[in-house]
Amino acid sequence: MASPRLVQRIARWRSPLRGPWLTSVLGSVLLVALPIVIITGLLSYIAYGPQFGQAIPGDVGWLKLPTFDWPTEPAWIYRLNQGVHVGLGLVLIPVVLAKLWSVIPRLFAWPPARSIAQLLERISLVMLVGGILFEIITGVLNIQYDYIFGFSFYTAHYYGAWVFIAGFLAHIAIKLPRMWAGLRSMSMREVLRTNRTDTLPEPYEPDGLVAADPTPPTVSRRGALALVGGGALFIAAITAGQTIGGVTRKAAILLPRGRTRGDGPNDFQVNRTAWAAGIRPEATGPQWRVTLSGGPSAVTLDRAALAAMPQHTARLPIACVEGWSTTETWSGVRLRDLAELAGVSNPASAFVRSVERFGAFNRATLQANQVLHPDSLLALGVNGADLSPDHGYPARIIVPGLPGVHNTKWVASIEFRPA
Ligand SMILES: Nc1nc2c(c(=O)[nH]1)N[C@H]1C(S)=C(S)[C@@H](COP(=O)(O)O)O[C@H]1N2
Ligand SMILES: [Mo]
Repeated sequence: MASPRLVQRIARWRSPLRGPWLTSVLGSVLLVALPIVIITGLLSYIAYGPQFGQAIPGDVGWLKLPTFDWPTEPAWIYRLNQGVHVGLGLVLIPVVLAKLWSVIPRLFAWPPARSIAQLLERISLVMLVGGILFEIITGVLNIQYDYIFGFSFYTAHYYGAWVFIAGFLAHIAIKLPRMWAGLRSMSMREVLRTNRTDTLPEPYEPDGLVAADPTPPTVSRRGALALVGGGALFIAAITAGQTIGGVTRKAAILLPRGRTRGDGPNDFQVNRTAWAAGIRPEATGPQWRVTLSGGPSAVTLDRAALAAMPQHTARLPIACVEGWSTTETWSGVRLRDLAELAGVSNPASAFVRSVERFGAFNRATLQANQVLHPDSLLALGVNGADLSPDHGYPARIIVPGLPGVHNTKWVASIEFRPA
């Protein structure tokens, strides 16, 4: 183990930029932005439907969130929520790293605590720093589909979030006055006008952030802020396209979901191909039927019977928890018409199953408002063509505002549960 003396010798943290002002500026950005990432993250958990036991992790004990029926309007609500959660989370990475760099002498302060109060503060710091790094690493690995860890991403990211939230709240309570004083210690306007040679260290205080023997500046404070801001903008530029679409899609090089797509009208991201999901062609060929149950007797329809029912068209997004989204024009039979046909005109929920045999994405429970919305469909086509096998042929669910994962492909049955 590195002794503190050794740590000191390797890195003496002599940058003249380090000080309460810089730390406070970076901290104030995170103070505003991180609560947005936290809230959209928790909302995403609620959108998954914990009331049906289908949010992951399912049993969270006393960390249970209040649940409510996730809205179906506006249709892009989950797209916005997840775009912001993943997008803002990625964009803040350079700011978080800069903030950690700015306080690094304090992270290695020795002895670790001189009093009980200081010990508690340092425990909250471990939760804060460890928590945010853990959330960043698990989040980024998840959207890049690298499930290298031996535990569930969802479970880890959920509990990691609570560790981070606790550390974050404690940190705000402890540091807010100091952040305020730090912000007021220099004028941002002055700093933005100061070049490298005129950049001076902040006033030295023992046990503070400012180096006792700072080196001459190699970059101005405005240069350092521009570097962090530029890093954030660069990440924004290479990720925003995954949900904004259009020409920006080409710039979305962090977007793994662009790799498998369809042809013609079905040319948009495929989450999991029919082949990867183990869908046998026989299961979705002429033999395919959909079973509607929950009423007095089950109703079984083939694709021709579905196509003979009144068709409805709606422009709706698929918005994945991973942040990417795409809006397409879907057509098919309204779910509420199918509920009616099944003999359940007032369903409390609907349980959808796929012909897909394995995996966690082969079923979903829909809330009443999601079944009854006039744009909620068992879709047969997209953009004027039949669904492709990869997009869920013969029929898939598409519901406004629904997390992408619950838009079940290759539907085999729907059980309408009466109120
Ligand atoms: N049966 C089944 N349905 C599924 C999935 C799946 O793996 N199997 N993936 C889900 C996920 S996570 C998303 S984001 C959407 C993506 O739809 P798409 O592949 O048509 O773009 O389908 C959902 N429906
Ligand atoms: Mo997804």
